[in-house]
Amino acid sequence: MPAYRPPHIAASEITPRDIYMSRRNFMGAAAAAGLAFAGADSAFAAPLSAKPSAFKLDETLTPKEAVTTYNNFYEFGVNKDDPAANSGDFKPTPWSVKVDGMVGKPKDFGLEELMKMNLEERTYRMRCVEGWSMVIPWIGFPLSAILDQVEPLGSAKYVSFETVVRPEEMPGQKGFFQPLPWPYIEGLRLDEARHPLAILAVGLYGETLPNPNGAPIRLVVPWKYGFKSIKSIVRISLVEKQPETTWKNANAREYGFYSNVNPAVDHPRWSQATEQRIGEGGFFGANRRPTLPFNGYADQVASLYEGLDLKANY
Ligand SMILES: Nc1nc2c(c(=O)[nH]1)N[C@H]1C(S)=C(S)[C@@H](COP(=O)(O)O)O[C@H]1N2
Ligand SMILES: [Mo]
Repeated sequence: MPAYRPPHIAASEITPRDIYMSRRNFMGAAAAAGLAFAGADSAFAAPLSAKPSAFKLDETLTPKEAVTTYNNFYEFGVNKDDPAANSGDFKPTPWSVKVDGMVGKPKDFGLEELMKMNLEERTYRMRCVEGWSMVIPWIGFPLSAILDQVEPLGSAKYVSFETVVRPEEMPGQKGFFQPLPWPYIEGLRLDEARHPLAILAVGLYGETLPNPNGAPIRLVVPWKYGFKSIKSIVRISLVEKQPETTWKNANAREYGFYSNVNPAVDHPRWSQATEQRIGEGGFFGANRRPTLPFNGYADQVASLYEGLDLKANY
């Protein structure tokens, strides 16, 4: 492995808008030079093949280095680079996902079985509620595939999801400052969960899921803000009533149950009309692109919400 020294950049040359991207460039260069990088490529990352799918986009993919080092995963810390820096001790194997609640056939799915589902590569646009977006080639399978196996009862109207709690492996879950109550929980209406766009992802960029992205299995719901796409799932329950969700519990005025990407409904503290595509850089604001209703998936999902007031149900 050749020794690599990052180029020296005088602090005086760095403007605030450059700080984030220059760090990304450094990390990309470091990765290209083969430098060990805690978390960015987890010890468990392995090639993963999947059949191509019709879910493609005519948009530039967000570089893998950015996808795996610019993350929200508060179990590992609240800063964007914390998950890559602090997830090296997290062990995504062995793993299983309990699927229970109002179902005819509750079942624990072992990771081996989940990895043998009909895996597809699907490139999705992802939009964080904070105003940034990425384009990510996920590998996964429709959530409906496992819902079908457990046979939801007629009384089941919602699906709730739970992230693992492992303070010994997740530094954000121990210590004095804990930003959220654990476990991280999320939920969908059953019809949303059964929508063909909703997937459980087990990989990205042709490899098993890196720890910062929610190894070994996470939800991906591309028409909703990123926080709905819960990571490192250990339990999925079919329930009758709308489940509690982490961000609504934390601040119901700012984060609702639906959380559909909607440029016409602003967050109380900022506009949602535009977004910064990670990797495109540029001057503050200059490179922002318009945010699309339902994150560009309106043709496929708008019918789920016919008759629903999307301003009241944000
Ligand atoms: N368990 C858990 N899941 C989580 C989060 C989290 O903090 N904990 N952050 C969410 C947010 S805000 C976003 S934008 C996405 C980011 O996914 P990515 O890092 O793979 O892009 O994960 C979501 N899932
Ligand atoms: Mo987010």
